[in-house]
Amino acid sequence: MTTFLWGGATAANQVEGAYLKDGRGLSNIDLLPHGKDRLAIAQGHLVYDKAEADAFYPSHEAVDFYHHYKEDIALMAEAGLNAYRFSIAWSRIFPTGLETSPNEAGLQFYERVIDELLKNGIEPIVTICHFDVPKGLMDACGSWRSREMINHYEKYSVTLFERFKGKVKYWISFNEINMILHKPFTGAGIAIGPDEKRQEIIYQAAHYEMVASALVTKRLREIDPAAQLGAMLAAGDYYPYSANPEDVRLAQENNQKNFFFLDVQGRGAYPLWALRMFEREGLSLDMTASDLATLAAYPCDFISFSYYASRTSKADTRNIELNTGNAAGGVVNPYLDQSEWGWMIDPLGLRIVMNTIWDRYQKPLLLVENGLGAKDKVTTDGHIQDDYRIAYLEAHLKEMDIAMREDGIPLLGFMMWSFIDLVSSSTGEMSKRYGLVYVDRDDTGKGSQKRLKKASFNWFKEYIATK
Ligand code: BGP
Repeated sequence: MTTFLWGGATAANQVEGAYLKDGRGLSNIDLLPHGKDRLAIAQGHLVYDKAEADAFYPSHEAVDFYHHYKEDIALMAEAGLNAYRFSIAWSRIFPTGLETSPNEAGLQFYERVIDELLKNGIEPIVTICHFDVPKGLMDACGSWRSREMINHYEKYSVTLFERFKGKVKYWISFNEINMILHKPFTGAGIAIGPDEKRQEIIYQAAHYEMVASALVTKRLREIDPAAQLGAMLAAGDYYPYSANPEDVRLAQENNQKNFFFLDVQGRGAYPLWALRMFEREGLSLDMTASDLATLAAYPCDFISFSYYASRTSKADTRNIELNTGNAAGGVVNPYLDQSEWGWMIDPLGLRIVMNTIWDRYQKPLLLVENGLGAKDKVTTDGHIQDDYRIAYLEAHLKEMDIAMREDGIPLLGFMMWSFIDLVSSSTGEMSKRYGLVYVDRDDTGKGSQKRLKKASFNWFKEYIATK
């Protein structure tokens, strides 16, 4: 029997800082400002301002995991974690993406991290691409708009597989691949002009990403047959707001669009509704017979997913509160509470989505993100009593447990988001905190970077120990 993986998750750009250190190049995500224009730029509606790359963004320094990794891994070990999901910054390995040989200093940093984890009995789970693309590739070929990206991504992935062979057993090709539908700049480094065919650009980029993912699955099997590669989805079922067939149909369509990525990556073929939609909407996509053969031959080994919230679909939204907090849209579900940022809190939705994914694909699941963003308060004696986070985790873990024990769903592990406070992806700021560990750092870049254990740290440690 394999050991259940209990871990925490992070992403390079949200924890590491040191964004230009040791030869690291700029990436799309370094150019994403916090504040008022962030959403429009993330959605690809506003083109990023190159000059802005010199401004202060919290992510440029983040919580400086780059220099604190030993201390942070020691805290993981203290919490009893046996897994840690993190991402590699593409532009640390290939600063512009175009180099023919990798940046050794970048590889060495991740080697130190991986060795430190293994020394502490912690399994590294590596995301190859967590919302980052070297800026050099955006400039050279328009990022995932171009087929050339498949080769760049393959070169990058193979470099990682060869270097970390035998040390990393779980690889994830693209974080929340479906976010490209909602935030193409964040997800894939693509800004889309108002006169361009948005859907065509997005589905084309998604196609290239999925072919790249299948191709590197093939390469991983050749290089390190014991390792596995997973697809990764921002999951959460769309519920119909009512039994009105219009709402049911809309929810069905939204679910089809969301699971589209797992259909292709898990089953190895495009769903029929999508092919019909491309035709109907006049999307002309560069999709070769050899691409389709690659997708069919190399489906993902496991399915990883994040789960924060379910979504709710209503056809007629007049006089109905929209769920603006959620990137995936929809309306507010009157049966659920919301986080401070308008994310629906739905623990039972975790059991529901685990069943949905298992029923559709029958592949092992790995829950790689679940947690609560909140504004934590530190008392004068350095205590953080985050009972709301404990309540959130407890309720979700209970449903996860039922899905495993009663429904029999094979889940490889649970990675909470996040082990440590980090920069939020949607706000670009520190004040939306997720960690079991607090970091003294604010939105303006002030703070000592000191680490403090929150009440949730001790609770989680205790929870794991009893399981
Ligand atoms: C997911 C991302 C993470 C992370 C998390 C929380 O979408 O994969 O990178 O940030 O959501 O979101 P946020 O930071 O916006 O609250």
